[in-house]
Amino acid sequence: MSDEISQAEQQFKAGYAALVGRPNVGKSTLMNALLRQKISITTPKPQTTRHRILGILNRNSSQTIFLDTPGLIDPRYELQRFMVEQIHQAVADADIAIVMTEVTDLKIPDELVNGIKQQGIACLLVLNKCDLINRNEALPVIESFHEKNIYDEIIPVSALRSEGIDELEKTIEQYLPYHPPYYPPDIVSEHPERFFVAELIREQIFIRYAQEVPYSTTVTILEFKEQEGKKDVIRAEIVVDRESQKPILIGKGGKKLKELGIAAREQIELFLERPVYLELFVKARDKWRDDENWLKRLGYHA
Ligand SMILES: Nc1nc2c(ncn2[C@@H]2O[C@H](COP(=O)(O)OP(=O)(O)OP(=O)(O)O)[C@@H](O)[C@H]2O)c(=O)[nH]1
Ligand SMILES: [Mg+2]
Repeated sequence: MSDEISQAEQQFKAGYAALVGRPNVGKSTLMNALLRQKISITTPKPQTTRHRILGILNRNSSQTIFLDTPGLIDPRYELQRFMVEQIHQAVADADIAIVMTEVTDLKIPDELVNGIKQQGIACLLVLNKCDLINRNEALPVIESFHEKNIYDEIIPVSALRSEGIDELEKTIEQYLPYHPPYYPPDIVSEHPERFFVAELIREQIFIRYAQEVPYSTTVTILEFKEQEGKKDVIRAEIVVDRESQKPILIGKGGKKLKELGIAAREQIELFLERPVYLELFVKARDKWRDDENWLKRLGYHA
């Protein structure tokens, strides 16, 4: 190996950056903006993300592995306890914590920030949704955080409009440790395709249904069959946590489920870049959200 190559290798930076904050602040939107592609589902409803979702940003001289996490809440049932655990695991794995808040609603979970500071890793604050205010309104907010002296950097962005993303990326790179890449340069995530397919169906449920339905629903893939020269066949089960929710999901004469299937299929085809045949089934699993065994069987395990 020539000296030149080994020097380039020595100067390579790689590390894990956990995106954390309250629900709905735009963590998943920001990860997608940083990766320049949609990896994590985003909806206007809080508590959309349930798992720690890994997205890899490859650059010539660095690799950042982002960990998108669920929003921090006080857990009330087993699924939410799993979600909170995902946040703590992401922070424990991280070299950099990116704490996110909305610039118009500065709620930051103190306990989370204290944990990050105790861990001694870099702690960046991202003020998101800056498109909702004037530029000069952001300055006093940034200034007040500087005075508190908690965060290593304070970065205003609009994840939705991809504004401030290049600056954020450069800042993150500065804080990455020197380390060889953890993943090969051509992969963006490590979850299997069927995980993303289930997430895209769940995203449409969050968008299309009100009140408790999205929160009491999960999606599992029963079959994912790739066929040479023919459309892939995907059969997915939508699990609700009581029988009475089935008719709400299905709608009169199956209309709502059919619309859901069409919308989800469009998103899945965009993601997979190939046509698919999608079949949806609805099943009630009594109180699955509070049942450790069901949670494990439905994919909510470490
Ligand atoms: N105006 C504006 N809206 C944004 C911005 N970033 C995200 N949003 C919106 O905020 C909502 C929540 O975005 P998500 O990315 O799902 O938020 P999250 O923090 O991942 O939410 P959870 O997974 O529920 O914790 C969506 O409707 C987004 O379109 C932004 O920069 N500006
Ligand atoms: Mg999210």
